[in-house]
Amino acid sequence: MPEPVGPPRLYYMPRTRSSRVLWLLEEIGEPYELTEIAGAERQSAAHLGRHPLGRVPVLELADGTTVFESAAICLQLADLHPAADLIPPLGSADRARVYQWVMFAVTELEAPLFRWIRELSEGTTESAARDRFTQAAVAIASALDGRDWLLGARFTVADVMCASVLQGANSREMLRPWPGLEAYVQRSESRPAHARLLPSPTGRAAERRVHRAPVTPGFDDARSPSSVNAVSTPRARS
Ligand SMILES: N[C@@H](CCC(=O)N[C@@H](CS)C(=O)NCC(=O)O)C(=O)O
Repeated sequence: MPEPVGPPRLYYMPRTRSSRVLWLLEEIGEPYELTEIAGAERQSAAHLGRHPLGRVPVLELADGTTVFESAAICLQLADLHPAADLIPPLGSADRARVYQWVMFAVTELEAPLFRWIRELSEGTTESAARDRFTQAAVAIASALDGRDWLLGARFTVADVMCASVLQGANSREMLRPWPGLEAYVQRSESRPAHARLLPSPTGRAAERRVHRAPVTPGFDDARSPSSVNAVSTPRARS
């Protein structure tokens, strides 16, 4: 397994799928750098070079490699930091379970949930997406019955992915039929690493309250927070 040779940089927007990667980075506890991508910046040539659709999150590794898709980023980060113990050994049955729940998070939970939320905002009452999300919620509630985390006592990257989707549902009170899922979300939000992401009394995410790195060229200083763990000098951008 290659060792990380320097801190990764996360290109992110607050209150988006970027937050699950930030949470994982806080679970890992190693240095990282942050660059907020705002507004028109998403469709800039520089950002389209990182993500062909101009979206976030994107992770840039120290060697310049970029990765998009939050699930792929989380799996890669977990692999790059074995000491954090967020992913079981390659080829093990538990590893297969992690893949299973990570894929489940994006395909069976997130996709219908987002469709259902959109339909609700449009006033749709009969919703195939709601039915599909319900089936998935029943399945994961059953898997969590009597367990703190999807692999039992062990918290993994699969929990970051599934809990982050369910947090979005819970904040809209959509998990009421599944008290076990509400409790799972509460457990996930009680983790110290997650608590570090919660909004501060001044209204911005926790990453705002900490040491700030020098400004990345081309970015507004106010939009370039750096984490608790961040190093002070951003790498040069091409
Ligand atoms: N499947 C992707 C979804 C990425 C995505 O849609 N990101 C949204 C924020 S949650 C975004 O960048 N939206 C801005 C845009 O589409 O311009 C992932 O999980 O990373």
